[in-house]
Amino acid sequence: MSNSSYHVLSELEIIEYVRKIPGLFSENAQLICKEIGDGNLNLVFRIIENGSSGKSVIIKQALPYARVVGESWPLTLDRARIESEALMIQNSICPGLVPKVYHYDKELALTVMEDLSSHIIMRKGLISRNRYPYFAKHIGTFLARTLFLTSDLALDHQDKKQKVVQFINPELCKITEDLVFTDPYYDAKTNQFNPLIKEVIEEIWGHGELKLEITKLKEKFLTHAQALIHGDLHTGSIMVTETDTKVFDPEFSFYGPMGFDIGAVIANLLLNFCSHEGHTLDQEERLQYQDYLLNTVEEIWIVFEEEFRILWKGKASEPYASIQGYEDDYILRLLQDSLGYAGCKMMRRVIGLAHVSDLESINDPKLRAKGERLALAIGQQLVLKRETAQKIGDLTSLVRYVKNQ
Ligand code: SR1
Ligand code: MG
Repeated sequence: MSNSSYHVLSELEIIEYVRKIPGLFSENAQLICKEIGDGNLNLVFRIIENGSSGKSVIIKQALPYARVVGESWPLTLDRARIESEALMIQNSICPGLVPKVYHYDKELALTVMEDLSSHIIMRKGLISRNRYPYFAKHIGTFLARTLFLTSDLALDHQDKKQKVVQFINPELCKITEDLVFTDPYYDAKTNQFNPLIKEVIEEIWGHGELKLEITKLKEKFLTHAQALIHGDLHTGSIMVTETDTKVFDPEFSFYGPMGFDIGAVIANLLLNFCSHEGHTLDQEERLQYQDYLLNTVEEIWIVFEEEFRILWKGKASEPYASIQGYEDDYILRLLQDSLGYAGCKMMRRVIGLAHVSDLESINDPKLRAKGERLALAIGQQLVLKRETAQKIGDLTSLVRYVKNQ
């Protein structure tokens, strides 16, 4: 099975392939396969057993190029290895919060994993203004555990360096370096934006202080091998039910700054917050849902910090972890980094390539512009004011202040 050389599998080949994996389906099972991927990079197949067993799995196959652009944008297949190895580490650190991996095939660059068909993509849930009462607890725990336990705080420094090598991911990092930290801040060809907000974007392109701060955040992304981060933790990489949360799609994983993951979650909740300015709904309902989103942001940080401090007490192996003031200083720097990365990630989704459906689903460009302007205003302030934040309430107060301007 794993000696075949790479080619893109058809739905029929996928069925034949999955049949041969021991322990998944019975020999004579009638299998139905459908390609269901709607992401930017890969093919995703769902294979369901016809009948009453209800068994199903997902196969994700990497294409040798970025699906969203086509063959003119070649992309390493090694991202499938990164993804499956990251998922296995996350499974051992956070069982139940990521899909199970059943099989990985290096040659075909594919991973067979748990089907989460009873869950929905969180971004879709938020667009429908659903509420997820356990999400903050789940994602705060996921962030604290994956980030702390893969860092120099918990690992032997030699083992950690081996992991840095294992997860070297230059091509996927380059996508982030370009699309998050570089292209949105000048008149790049990759940018795509609503012409109605061009004047705000031109102000950003000419804003020297902002660009300096973004450059500092980019430098940290390039150089700060702090923990094994997910690397693309937006609400399209999270599946939810009312009571369950699963984080998937860690193909952008590498050793990078912890705040990049925390900031990604916050940014995507805030992008959803901004989108409700443009969706047609009752004012009271809008305010209540926006409050829910800001409360969720606060709760995520509170859970994260609590869990991180518990791990620091119980699992830190770094001898200097007990130096007076180090823990508080470390966590404050994480908070400030998270604000900065959240800001960058909000702006890239409005100015750059690859937007978010929270905003894109607003058909009227004038109404969409309302949400987009707010996202750019909040994004800028998060970057510029990040080092004034001392507690999570400073972030949510800043968002409220900018919104009420
Ligand atoms: C060409 S890939 C565009 C974006 O999709 C992924 O989800 C990442 O966010 C990337 O920046
Ligand atoms: Mg993805």
